[in-house]
This record gives sequence, C-alpha cells and structure tokens, in this order.
Amino acid sequence: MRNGSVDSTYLMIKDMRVRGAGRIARAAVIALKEYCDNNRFSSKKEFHSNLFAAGEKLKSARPTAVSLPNAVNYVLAAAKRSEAKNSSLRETIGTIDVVCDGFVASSLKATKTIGNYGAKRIQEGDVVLTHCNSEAVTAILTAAHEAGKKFEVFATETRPRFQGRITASVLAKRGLDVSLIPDSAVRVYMRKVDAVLVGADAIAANGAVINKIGTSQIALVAHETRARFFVAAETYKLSTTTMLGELVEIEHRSPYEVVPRAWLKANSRVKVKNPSFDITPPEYIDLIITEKGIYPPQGIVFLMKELYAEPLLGIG
Ligand code: RI2
Repeated sequence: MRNGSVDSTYLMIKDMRVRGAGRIARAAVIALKEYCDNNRFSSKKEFHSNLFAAGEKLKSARPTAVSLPNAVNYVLAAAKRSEAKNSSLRETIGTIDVVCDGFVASSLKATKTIGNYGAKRIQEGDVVLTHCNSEAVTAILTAAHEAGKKFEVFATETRPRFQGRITASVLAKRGLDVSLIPDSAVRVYMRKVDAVLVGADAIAANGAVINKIGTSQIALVAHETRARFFVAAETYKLSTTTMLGELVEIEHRSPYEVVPRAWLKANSRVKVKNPSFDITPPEYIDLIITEKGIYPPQGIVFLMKELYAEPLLGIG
C-alpha cells in the first residue's frame, strides 16, 4: 500500500510545515484523495479499512484544530454513504475525488466570503490588532484594504513560533499599513485599538473560541479598553462534539519551541510549558464572522445545530 501522501502530510501537519486550521484541513483532504487515487485495493473491505485508518492517522497529527477531524470525517462520511449504497469500488473512489475537490473549493470560497463580510466591519481610520496568522483574518483585512479603506494594523509576534511575522509580511506585501509588536506590548497599544480580529482553531457550542495561545489575554485587555473583539472562522471550525459536553483538547508542544536545547540542558531543573492554544470565553467576544453570516457567540449553537447536528454527530 502506498501510504506516501498520508504519511508525509501527517508529518508536515505535526511539525507545522503546513499550519493554520484551514490549511491543515485542506492538506488532509488532498492526502486522502491522493491515497485513494494512487493505490490499488483488492476489495471494498480492504479499501474501507485502509481509508479509515489513513483518516485516523491524519486526524491524530494535531489535536486542537477541529477543522482537521471535521474535514477528514466529511470524506469518510462520503465513503460510508457509498458503502451503504453498495457502490462499486471505482464509483466510491470517483465519489471521494468529487467530495475532496468540493471540500477544498468550498473552503477557499468560504475564506473569501468571510473576507467580504468581515471587511464591512472595518471602519475608515480604524486601528485593528491581530494575533498569530489566520487566512480568514488576512482575507478580511485585504478585502477592506481593496475596498479603499484606510486603517492601521498591529500584528503580534506570537511567540514561540512567530506566526505574526507571516501576517505582517503578507499584509505589508499587499500594501497594508502594518506594525509588528511583541506579544507583551499588547496593553501598551490597546488604547489606540478599535477592533481586535483573530482566527479560530475551534469554536465551542457556548461560543467560546479556541485559538493561538495569548488570544484570551488579548481579549481581556480589549475588554478593559472596550475595543471590539471579532473572530473570523469558517463553519468547519465549529466543534459539534462540544454540544455533547466534550471539551476541546489543548495541544502542548515541545519545550524546544520555547528555549534552545542547550539552554534547557544547562537548566535542567526548569520545567518549560508550551501550550499552543487557549480559550476565550464568549463574554469577551462581540461577533463571530463565518461564511454563513455574522453571529454573536451565543448564536453559534443554533448555527451548529442547523449545519451539523445530524450529519456530523455519530461519525468518527
Ligand atoms: P486560519 C492557527 O493555528 C492560528 O491559531 C490561527 O488563528 C488558526 O490556526 C486559524 O487559521 P496554528 O496552526 O484557518 O498556527 O484562519 O497553530 O488560517
């Protein structure tokens, strides 16, 4: 069995050569498509068990961004439906190809739609602060800029992996007015900030947002200065299992992302903690911008029920 696309995508997601909640979802779906197309299966049974094993492997690459299991489950659900219809192996693989292409296209379209919806929330003269690197956020800022609005952006560095540099670089190349600031400088600049705009790795049924570590501190400071706090997320980042009371697992990454190996060796009694994500409670969030519309966090559970309750629960 040629597992190449699945194994290499698993590793690229795990060590964050492919990162960002939307990107990892699309990468996993493309890996599953390639896996189906590039292998010969002796029976439908073999196909299904191998496909589900590949899906489980991909889902295990990173635990927090729910976009990853949601995207993989979307493909596996199509395989299950095909099995239930007793389709031939060739038909099933054909269906999976279509489903994977459809997911990737609709994911890209959703980000663009969020850009257009969110751009309306940026006012002329605003100062906007963002954290980490989110395609949904850069889509909004870019759309507002292309609409001719003049505004200033502060991008936090986002230690320990400095994804804020990606954001600052992308926005500057697109002609936006952007300043990179240390994470620890957020409170200094927040007095000038009109709106905070962040992405999401997962959104819980109560409207809490799981995003890059540091997001919840920024929300607290935004609350203090009454800056608006917006979240931009495609609906495949909704965590349906939180409707059943399940918690979103927070990823803890290597201490060597925080300090060099030699330093830790010389200071071996020091414990280094590196949680990747934190949880911003709904009370600190004004609006969640999705491709299906803009919701207060308290409205998210209704969107979740409308979109996913039946198709997603019970899969996995
Ligand atoms: P988009 C990222 O996680 C950040 O937390 C970002 O806010 C989120 O994914 C959403 O990104 P990481 O992969 O899907 O850098 O909006 O840990 O691009």
